Amino acid sequence: VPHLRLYTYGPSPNCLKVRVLLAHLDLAYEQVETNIFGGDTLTGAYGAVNPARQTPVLEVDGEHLPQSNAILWYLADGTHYLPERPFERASVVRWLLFEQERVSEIAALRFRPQAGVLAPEDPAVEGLRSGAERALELLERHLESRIFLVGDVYSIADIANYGYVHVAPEAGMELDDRPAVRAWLERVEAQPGFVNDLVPLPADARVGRGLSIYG
Ligand SMILES: N[C@@H](CCC(=O)N[C@@H](CS)C(=O)NCC(=O)O)C(=O)O
Repeated sequence: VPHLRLYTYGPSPNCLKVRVLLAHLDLAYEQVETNIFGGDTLTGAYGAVNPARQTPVLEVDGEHLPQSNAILWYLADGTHYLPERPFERASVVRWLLFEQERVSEIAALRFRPQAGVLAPEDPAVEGLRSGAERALELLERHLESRIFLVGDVYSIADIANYGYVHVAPEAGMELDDRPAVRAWLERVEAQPGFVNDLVPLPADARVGRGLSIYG
């Protein structure tokens, strides 16, 4: 069994995605709590872990793998959290890319105005909001006739998208008129071994208040 170490930040849904899968798989791993507003990602040592200075990073016997969805793929391969059929594997990639391209607008909307990266009245906030609403609408349409994103089987496609979709209300996007998305979130949370240990964003998660790649 490889030795697993996860560089993780409690309030980050990107990190939560990996913690959820590790909990499902019941894998032993060492957590290195990495405070991205405490300067932990700005050290020389962290630059060797991930030159992009982001979390999460999975260390596998001394090798470093950044990017939450690459980590999900690595851990899920060979388990029932990643299907075997080529078409379904490709469909999982589709939803992992959708998450990074589209759902990440929810991430930006949750974080940037409150962190002072964007002023709340900045027109970019409206752009993010309409992008995030379109992503939620696409998910709603897809899930109207399905129980999970790919092949009606729970997979890392669901785990990846859960991360930021479940915090949409924190970004000011209520899910009241998205019944299929809400039912899917509940199905994800009901999976065996599911744990959501997301920590609320602390007050130092602000530009100028803490030390991070945002300044
Ligand atoms: N595409 C990357 C994004 C990673 C990312 O944005 N991580 C954030 C936390 S959610 C981070 O570490 N930011 C570093 C900083 O703010 O200094 C992934 O999915 O892992």
